[in-house]
Amino acid sequence: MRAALVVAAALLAVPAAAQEARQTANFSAPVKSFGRVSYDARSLMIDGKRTIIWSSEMHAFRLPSPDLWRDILQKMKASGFNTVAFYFDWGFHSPKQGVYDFSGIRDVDRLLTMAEEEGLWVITRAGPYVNAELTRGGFPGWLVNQRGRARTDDPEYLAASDEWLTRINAIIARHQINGDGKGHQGNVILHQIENELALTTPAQRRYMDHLYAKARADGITVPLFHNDQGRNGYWVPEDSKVEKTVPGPNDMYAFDGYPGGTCTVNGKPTRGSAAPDWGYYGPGGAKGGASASPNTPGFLAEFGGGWFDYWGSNGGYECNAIQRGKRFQRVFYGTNLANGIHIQSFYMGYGGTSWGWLPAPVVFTSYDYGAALSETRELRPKAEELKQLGGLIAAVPDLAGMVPAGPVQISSDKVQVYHNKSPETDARFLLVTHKPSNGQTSDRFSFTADLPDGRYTLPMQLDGFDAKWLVAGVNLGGQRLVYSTSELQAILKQDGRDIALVYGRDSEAGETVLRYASAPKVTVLEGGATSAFDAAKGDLKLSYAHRGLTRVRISGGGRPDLLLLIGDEAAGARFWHVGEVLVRGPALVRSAKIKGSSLALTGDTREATPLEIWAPASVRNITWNGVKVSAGASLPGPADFPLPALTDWRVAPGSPEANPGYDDRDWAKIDNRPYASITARADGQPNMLMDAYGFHEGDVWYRGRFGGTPDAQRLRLHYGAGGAGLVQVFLDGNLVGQDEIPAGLPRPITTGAPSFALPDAARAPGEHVLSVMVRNNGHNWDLDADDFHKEARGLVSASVEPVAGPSFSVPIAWKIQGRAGGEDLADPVRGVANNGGLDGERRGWHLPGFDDRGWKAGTVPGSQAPSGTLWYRAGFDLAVPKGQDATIGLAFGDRSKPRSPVAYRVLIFVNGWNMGQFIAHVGPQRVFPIPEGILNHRGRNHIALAVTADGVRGNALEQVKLVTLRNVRGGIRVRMVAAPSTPSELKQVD
Ligand code: IPT
Repeated sequence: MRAALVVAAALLAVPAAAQEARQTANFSAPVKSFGRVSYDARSLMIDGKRTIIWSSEMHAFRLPSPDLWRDILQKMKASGFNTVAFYFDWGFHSPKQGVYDFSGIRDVDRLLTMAEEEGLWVITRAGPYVNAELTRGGFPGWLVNQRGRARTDDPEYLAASDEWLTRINAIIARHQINGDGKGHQGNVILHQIENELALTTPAQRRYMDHLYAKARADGITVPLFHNDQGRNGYWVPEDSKVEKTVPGPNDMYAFDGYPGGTCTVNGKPTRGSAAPDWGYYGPGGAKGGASASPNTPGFLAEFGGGWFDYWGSNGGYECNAIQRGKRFQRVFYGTNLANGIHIQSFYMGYGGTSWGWLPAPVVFTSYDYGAALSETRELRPKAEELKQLGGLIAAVPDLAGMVPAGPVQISSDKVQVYHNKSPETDARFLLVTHKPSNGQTSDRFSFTADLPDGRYTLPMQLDGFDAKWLVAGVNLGGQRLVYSTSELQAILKQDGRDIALVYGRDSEAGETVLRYASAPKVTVLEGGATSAFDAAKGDLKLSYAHRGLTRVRISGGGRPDLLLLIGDEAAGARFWHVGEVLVRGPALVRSAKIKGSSLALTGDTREATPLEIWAPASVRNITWNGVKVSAGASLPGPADFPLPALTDWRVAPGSPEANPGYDDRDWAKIDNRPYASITARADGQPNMLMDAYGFHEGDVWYRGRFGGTPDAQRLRLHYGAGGAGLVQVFLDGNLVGQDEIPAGLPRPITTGAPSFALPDAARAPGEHVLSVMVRNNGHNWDLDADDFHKEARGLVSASVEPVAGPSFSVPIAWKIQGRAGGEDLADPVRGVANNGGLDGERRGWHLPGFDDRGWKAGTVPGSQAPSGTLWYRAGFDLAVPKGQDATIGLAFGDRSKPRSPVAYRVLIFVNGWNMGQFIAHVGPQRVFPIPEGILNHRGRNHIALAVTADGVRGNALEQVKLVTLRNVRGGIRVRMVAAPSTPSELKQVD
């Protein structure tokens, strides 16, 4: 009561910056139509209906178990999204120029069909360049051998990228909302050509023109756009005519943004900056985001849904999930919405795993990203908040295309209110947040606004960093919502009555005002609420505290009956609005299908859960995951299950190339083939780069012969190996030394130039063999369009020389070997990313069916490893209970620390799939989730570990354990991904 008085006394007219809209968007811009998709300056329209595009991103290539794509799509949909954005990775599909594969884990057509089946619109982003923390930013390995500058109109590059575009565009075209011309209509609504091309010379303009024309020639008819790296006004549509912008051929202008702070090294989120006004309320002009292109709607092709993490960090993903998590989403995504950004896609919605050799040097294996769906496919708490926000967007279609509505009066200068309206229905959206929006004070205040149903003063509370998304003056089913200080999550109509679900922060007071012709009857069914009817206005005001779940039935008053459910935030989060039904309880509801009198629900439980359902009266029978249940039943949770210990290890040495007698007869000779790298090398050197010989991924070996001489005193190397890359040098079978590229920087160092003192043996007469292994931890991306992806990998140069005296180097005859077949894959099923050139990989030691009976028994943890690579293999059985979905991972050493005290590296093969790399002393990743389908949850599995160390005592494999990272009852059916099991099933390529 006292608080309310204070608020009333302090009611001043405070002009908030947010209220002074600068409408630089051209609201009279004509509608442009591209078949079923059209837009004007305010929003996208689908079949003529204004629609907010609420999207998040996933990368199918980061989840090599296609059945699970559907799991992610269902979880995205259940989290309130109506759209999903997909990048496609050119390099993932093309091991060799002219060779493309769209089968199995690369079946893009199947992915797009699934998105259709799950009822999500799709934004396709097909490159040719995508960035995405992928090796080469998605360019294929073979492209680094091109001399023509990438991302220009160089004919050699255009011919290459057209190969890809012809194929991927054809698949996308079939799935467009505008139809494939053969009667099938898909869900693709928008298509991106190129990614963050921040160089804008004429060569890039001609390239962009080419990409636009190519997409159209390939039958893509939906609007085309490019995502600007920031609000730079690059590649805006020609008719924008805004000063200092760069016009391009695109239909729409989109940009990316990751504002709002970072995580500190101690894993604490910073809230150092406020949500930017990148539209209606911003400064406008060339840098005005939406207004850099005044005729097209505000469009964020990527907005921070997390962030990536790098080799040598302290492990940032959990922090990223909080930094860009609950509250951030309300404040930042809400500010975007208020600013007219009516197309927003969050990067990432599910990050997944950069398995095998997918990662760029800037990231390690896990691409969890701190996204709403974790790498283990868990819905993080922030997904539940997204569900509530997406619920509002779905409940109030008037939100699409809203424009600023004018200032409101606020009683506190610590608060601002963005006030928007629908020009068509006058419905209002009010975003209430701190001023600036990263303010973290606790405030009780009120604001007064002229709303469609009159002038009202709303008592409010903001506790810490937060925003409220309010609507007012809207028709909800048969009801008229004058305003509510609670947030709306769902509205549905059943048997002539309306059900509305609103929620608010735990224990906070709330009020909801509804309009009636005469006093309705109010019955509080559960919890506490009071009501008062103002006969003059026809306003029914309900007052309550958000505590658990309050249920109020309102009938009469000239409107259909209303069941008003008022939850605290946690209670609201337990609701799922799917189609015609509302379900309360489970951890996830995937689908709700009504057929006659039967309702079939599918979903997940994390524990025994009471089930409550609001369904049409016609529903008589209910099933949950196929089993008959009664309304009000309790659903069982998952059972625990044991995991086997990994005990039965076998070992074999894996660096035979180091032995002087090794037979390298079939290896390619290093020669003077054309050099396309941006890395400078000394004149007259041969071309030693691994890529020049068709070896783009993983490990490559060099062997060099020279005659012993007193001049052979040291070996100087120049090499490229990506983030935390490695080179090991052996002379006549003995390790001379190794060099590791230092990690620990977000923009890593990727090349090295070590020098090794050669032992006496090198100076003894006769032939000597240098064996050098380079582990390539990814090619650089090409973010700045400067051919950075063509930085050298493998050896650039190697010289054996005297320490002092005239510059002189001992002649060496070099040979090179890498992955079996090079660009001709021995295992096209697992594909480009799976293998490098370790001898064991070439022999299929990583495969589940490899016969290791001839190997020695080994023990893990080990204490002494030889220098070089040592292979470990173990088999085990899993028996995850039927009807349960779990994520099982492999954990190395002490999980409480980001790094081990001992130094070694492991390539992790699970049933033949390279599921990532563990670098013990670099970190931070120690736990590697393995998706079902790669892992057999109900049967036999094999793992193979290629452990590379320097031979120093203690630098050996630590404890390896299976761990359950997530376990629910539910899930979807996942089949094993069929792939070669024994070496004889590999293609004979060498
Ligand atoms: C932007 C890229 O478009 C995207 O591919 C990805 O790399 C993302 O960032 C970061 O994860 S690049 C932009 C932030 C400069």
